[in-house]
Amino acid sequence: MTGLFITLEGPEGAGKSTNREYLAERLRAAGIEVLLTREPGGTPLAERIREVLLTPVEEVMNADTELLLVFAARAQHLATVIRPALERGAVVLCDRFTDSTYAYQGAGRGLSLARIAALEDFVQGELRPDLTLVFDLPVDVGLARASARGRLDRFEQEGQVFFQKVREAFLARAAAAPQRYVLVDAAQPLAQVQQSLDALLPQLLERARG
Ligand code: T5A
Repeated sequence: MTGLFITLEGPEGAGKSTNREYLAERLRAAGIEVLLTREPGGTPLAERIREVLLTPVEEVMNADTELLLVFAARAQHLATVIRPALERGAVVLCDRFTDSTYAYQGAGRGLSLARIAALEDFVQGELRPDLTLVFDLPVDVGLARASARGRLDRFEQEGQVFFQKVREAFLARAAAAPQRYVLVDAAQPLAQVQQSLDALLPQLLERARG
């Protein structure tokens, strides 16, 4: 694979989607091919799985069902979108990936991390993101941003304790592998967040150009 696989992670409302667009514009302006995508989703079939995962319904979704649906969507996304883009040398900017599974299904739902790791190996083989930007902010700030948009999805209906565990899981993963993760203070005003991304650009361009 010759491309560069960058994931954007963090709790609800951290600004991943907003900043994904910003980074894509910057990279494209420098002549780099960028594929913008997201999880769960990123293909028509995987977007249907996303609907199942995010739509609140009366029947409580079993945590294992949730985990398997996340990886089912990921398998489709990898096979039809991410791997082909990396093979042709593009930069893939993906809004959430397997770090979210460790944070939400692992820390949030309390599922076994070893089981998640086994599914990660099964679905991804050796593929891991080259770089992960973790947008970090206090839970209440993120939830306030997310809820300002209106109706809450199935995950956003969880309580503070769940999201605190999610936040801590992202921070712990970033601290454990500083060569792969960059922590971004997402509680700052957007202009300042984007300044921190600008500071990363030279490094990203160098890596994207191989
Ligand atoms: N999930 C996902 C799992 O459980 N397991 C998995 O393996 C995966 C892949 C997906 C859900 O699925 C779960 C996690 C999620 O709950 P999602 O919609 O992709 O849902 O994720 P959300 O985090 O819910 O997406 P949000 O849109 O809420 O958050 P973003 O993308 O981080 O934030 P963004 O850019 O949309 O910004 C939110 C609002 O804040 C403003 C923006 O303008 C926007 O209005 N904003 C700022 N305001 C002030 N200052 C700043 N610095 C700001 N940055 C953005």
